[in-house]
Amino acid sequence: MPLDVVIGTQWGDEGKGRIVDLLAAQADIVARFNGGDNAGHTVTVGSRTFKLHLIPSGIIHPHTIGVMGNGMVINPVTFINEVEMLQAAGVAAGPDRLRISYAAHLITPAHRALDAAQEAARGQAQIGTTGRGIGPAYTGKTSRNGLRMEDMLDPASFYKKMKQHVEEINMMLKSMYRVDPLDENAVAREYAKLAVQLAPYIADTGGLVHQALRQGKRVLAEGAQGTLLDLDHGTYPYVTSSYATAAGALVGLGVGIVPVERVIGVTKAFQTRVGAGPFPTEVFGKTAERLRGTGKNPWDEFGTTTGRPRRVGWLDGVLLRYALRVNGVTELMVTKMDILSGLSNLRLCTAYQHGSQVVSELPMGPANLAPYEPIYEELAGWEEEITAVRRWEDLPEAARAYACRLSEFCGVPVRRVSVGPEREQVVEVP
Ligand code: 2SA
Ligand code: GDP
Ligand code: MG
Repeated sequence: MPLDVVIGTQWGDEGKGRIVDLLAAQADIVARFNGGDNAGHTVTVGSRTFKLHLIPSGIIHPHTIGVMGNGMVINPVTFINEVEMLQAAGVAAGPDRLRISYAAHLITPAHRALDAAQEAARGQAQIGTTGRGIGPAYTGKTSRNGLRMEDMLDPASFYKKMKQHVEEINMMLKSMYRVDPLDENAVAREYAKLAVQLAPYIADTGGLVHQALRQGKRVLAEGAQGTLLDLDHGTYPYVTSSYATAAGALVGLGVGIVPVERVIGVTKAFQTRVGAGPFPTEVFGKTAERLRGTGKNPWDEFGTTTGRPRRVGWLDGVLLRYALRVNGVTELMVTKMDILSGLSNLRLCTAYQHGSQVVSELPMGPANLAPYEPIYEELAGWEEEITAVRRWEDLPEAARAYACRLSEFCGVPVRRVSVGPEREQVVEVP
């Protein structure tokens, strides 16, 4: 009963989409379990690039079934747009191969308006959310006030629930944030129409996954965001509102622990973050421009969903080791090794300095990283372009040494490194 879980070990954008695309070749079901259309997962196949926000990246392989689990929050407008985008590109995305959990929660325009109002009210303390209504939708869920996908199956009561939901959030918008309210009738009407479009996709996905696992089929769970954005285990409060760690896959799909075979951690060869919050190994100036790129290449470090420039820095081994621990990662995939070509010296943060103390583990998790200064190990860089390399022995010695040092430092094997965004631009590590 094999369930493999793909997890981002940093602040998201590690290249999970492209790794899921690789692994989905062997999967029967590909399943998202957390977050919503705040995610942006990029898959490049030949000349085609797909940017997926809601639908699992593995759907691009025609043999797979896509599942959107109960741990997700679904914006129906984004969903329909994404289905249409896929269909236009020749990827079937009908209800026969794509199912949304009846227990997933809905994101509405009221959630988005509230997200924007709350961010504006935070002033200097902004989280830098994607503005997709994620926080308010999960708040509605945990306060037992949310709207679930199954509500869409009963049109009459759904219309009323939607209206009431918008009215409630309107009160907050007006009285707490002094923001113009939404037209509850217009929103309820729009969502009633969307309900008709989404109804055929709504299913008992937990049951579906369970049955597939019992039949010995392979299920691949695709994490969104990353460990350091996890609600409990991330850099709180600069986190998202869902469980981006491996345990989130079980809760967010409705399966037990036993089927889990591999927990695959994806890490970029350097560190990035989009949004506010602590980032000990952040760099600026020329090195930052080099790591981020200018935005000319599709893989440059700009938000897939919002286009925001990502903050960049050296790989933080302390945070990586922490991420491997909280997820129980069994193997690592290292992406974007090609971006390091041409940097004469590389740095890996192996510990933090805190006053006169050196710490290699976080005594209280990653929420308060402000007091720490990174301590770096210097590693040799390489000049060669590596985007055409496909065999481990053809990588420059320094690139192999970098991957090996990561394995050794983390105590988890690096199984593959990627050297470009395309499906084939991958090197197996022996
Ligand atoms: P939210 O919108 O409530 O989830 O924002 C809370 C924090 O989570 C961060 N976050 C992300 N960080 C990296 N990548 C994400 N997806 C997009 C991408 C982001 C984009 O693939 O590039 O396009 O800007 C993502 N989603 C949420 C967010 O920046 C906040 O720090
Ligand atoms: P995700 O959210 O973890 O799926 O990552 P994103 O798709 O947001 O960002 C990763 C970006 O890097 C995308 O543009 C990918 O196409 C690109 N990418 C992934 N792996 C590699 C790689 O090995 N080299 C290069 N140059 N780009 C890569
Ligand atoms: Mg992304």
